[in-house]
Amino acid sequence: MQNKIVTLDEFIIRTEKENPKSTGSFSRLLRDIGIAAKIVNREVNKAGLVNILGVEGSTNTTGDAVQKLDIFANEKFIETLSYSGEVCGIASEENQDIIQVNNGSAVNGQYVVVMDPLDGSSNIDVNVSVGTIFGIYKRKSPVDGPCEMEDFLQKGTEMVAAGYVLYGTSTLLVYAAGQGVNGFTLDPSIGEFCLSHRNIKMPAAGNYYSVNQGYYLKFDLEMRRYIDHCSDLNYRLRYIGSMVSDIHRIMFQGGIFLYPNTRKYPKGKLRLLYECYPMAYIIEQAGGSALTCKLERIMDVEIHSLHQTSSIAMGSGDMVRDMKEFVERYGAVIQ
Ligand code: AHM
Ligand code: MG
Repeated sequence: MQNKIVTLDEFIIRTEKENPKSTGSFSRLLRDIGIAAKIVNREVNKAGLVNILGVEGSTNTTGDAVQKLDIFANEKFIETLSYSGEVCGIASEENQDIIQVNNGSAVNGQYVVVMDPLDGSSNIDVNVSVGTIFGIYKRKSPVDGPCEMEDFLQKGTEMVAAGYVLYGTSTLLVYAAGQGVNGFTLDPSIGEFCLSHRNIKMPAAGNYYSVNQGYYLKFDLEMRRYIDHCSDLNYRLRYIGSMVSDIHRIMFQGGIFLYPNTRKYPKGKLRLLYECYPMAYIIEQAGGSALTCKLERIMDVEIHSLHQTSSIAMGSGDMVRDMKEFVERYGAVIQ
């Protein structure tokens, strides 16, 4: 007998029913994120066919080249979330400032969303996987008014949900909201995300490491020693340059992902709010861990500005612990 397909919408409704206090607002928000992901997926898939590729010519707030599909994804997510009525504000990697959603009932929206609408954008032109990353916070400012900066400058530990969408050989939406991590694969024939990976638990160890080895000489000594150790153990190096894809691999096969501080990015390159917190939230709920390369738990790092960056080392628990030992040992040597 064929297993019954559980769609994302159905899964969300079922989970909501298990929580008697639920108002349905959060469920509607997740459903809307699913809709935006489908729209972006459609465009990512046909990007090779239409003239939507190429560098737009502008740069984003941290100085990276912005490509057309980034802008499209950003607009679609903002549009969908703005009309949801559940979100009073959005912060995106592609926008300098917060977006206050002012239409209709949105001022009563309980949530703010932080997102990187299309991560790994250097991969778009060459048809390699990209992803969307999102995190959801409850607002701190009073309802009935516009959202404030304080709603966004909340630590990872305050996040109520996070997820990513991987536009790869198939399209997957993975999200966590405090009760484990679940993955849904888009079935293009019915246009629905269907539950495909229930209660994901990542392996405690693995033999993959993921780092831009080209920057090796720009890393601190302790990080270089740890990378040498990975190589000595014959770990397999895999680096797609799209964080979502690199993390997705180690979620299932075990491994460690590193984006250390470099001379060019002394505080790290990846954005705390849009990339590090949400991915750390998911990794932790899947049983892994996430630290800065200075060994602070990512979720506990204080946030002072929207586009703040951080170094990061995350993945299988045992491997992050090994990395920590190397940093403690060799970091102490050079002090
Ligand atoms: P983006 O948000 O501009 O796409 O940058 C983030 C991406 C990550 O997905 C990836 O891990 C990293 O940048 C790759 O950077 P680099 O090319 O320096 O290795
Ligand atoms: Mg990004």
